[in-house]
Amino acid sequence: MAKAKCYKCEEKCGKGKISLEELQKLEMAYKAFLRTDSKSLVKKYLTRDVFDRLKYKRTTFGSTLLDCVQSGFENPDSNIGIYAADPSAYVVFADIFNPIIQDYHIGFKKSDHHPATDWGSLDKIGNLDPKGQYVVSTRVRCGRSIEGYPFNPSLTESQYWDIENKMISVLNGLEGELKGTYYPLNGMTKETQEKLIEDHFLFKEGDRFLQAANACRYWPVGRGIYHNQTKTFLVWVNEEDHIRIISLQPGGDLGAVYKRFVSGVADIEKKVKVIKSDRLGYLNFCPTNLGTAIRASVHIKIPKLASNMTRLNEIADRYHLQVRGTAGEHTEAKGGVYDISNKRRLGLTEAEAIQEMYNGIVEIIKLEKSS
Ligand code: ADP
Ligand code: CIR
Repeated sequence: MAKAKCYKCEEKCGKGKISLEELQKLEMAYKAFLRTDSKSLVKKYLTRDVFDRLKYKRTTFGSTLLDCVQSGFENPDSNIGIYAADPSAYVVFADIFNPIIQDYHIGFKKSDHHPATDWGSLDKIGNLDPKGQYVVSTRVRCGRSIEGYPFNPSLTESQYWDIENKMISVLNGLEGELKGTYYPLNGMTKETQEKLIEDHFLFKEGDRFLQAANACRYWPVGRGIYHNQTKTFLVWVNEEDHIRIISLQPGGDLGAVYKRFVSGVADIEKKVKVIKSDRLGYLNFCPTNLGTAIRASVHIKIPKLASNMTRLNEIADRYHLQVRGTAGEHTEAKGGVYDISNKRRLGLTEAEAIQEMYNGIVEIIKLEKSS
């Protein structure tokens, strides 16, 4: 039987046209959101005109504009405020995603194309802090989504199990330094979970931005963490993205962290097909995680610069870096430890993203020394 066509929507999602009830809910939520003083990118770019153009649309998975923006609507303190409810949302709701992408990824225009993958020459990247005076630890991660599955808001409970089982078999095949064990969240003791979170290995639970985005349904079904014995190579399953691949170690040896990261990503991608778009590179749930989807960060102690956060943020902006708290986004710095990483992940190669972070951190350390 032919699928029903949405009202004013070209997509054949099978869920029928947007109902009056859905429209009213969306309209009320938008009006309430407009009354907030949110500084988020969704507030900046979701003008009445854009809203009116997008409010009738549905993606092939049946997602609506509200499925994408509800996290930002419910959390006016969001920085971005939008998630792609499924991969096709980046196309169907391009009128809101494109300006946000251009703003976050520093000038990536709607006519631009993300470059081909280029890891660069792995032996060229050095240690950010050879004397170990500033950098506590270094981490490189990326998000990846598995072909054939939507993102969190559209995943069924059995798809969460499917993705987890697929990843268990892929991860069990990793060898050498990457060899490790998968630990499902389902059944993990609270004590173990909390220790893993505190030590910065595991994702936190109850993120209100993800919860409002409908990204935590059936929790902890399908969620878990894989790590090697030394916890220098980790993979998160079914948190914000289908998978997050992470390389991490104490100190500032970005070269070693990046090399391990590249070999882990390559080994995983040999065994599982991930979602990639011609224009936007690797597709993930949050528009901040497109393109390379790489975030290379240090945990760093820079007490002099941190005594003036306005100046530190200005310096970070100059080098296209982003400052976060010790436990990640929307957290405070503990014990004077800041998380500083590359900001943009789209519109540049993997090698360029790492180089951008390297150059910026080296400059920040120089400025701290001379302050
Ligand atoms: P993500 O980096 O995966 O986007 P978060 O900002 O929430 O998400 O960070 C996830 C975890 O990784 C947090 O516990 C954070 O403290 C930890 N982390 C990030 N960078 C580093 C680093 N350089 N060293 C140690 N832990 C880190
Ligand atoms: C926000 O808009 O502030 C949150 N939704 C987080 C956005 C970026 N971070 C992320 O995806 N981890």
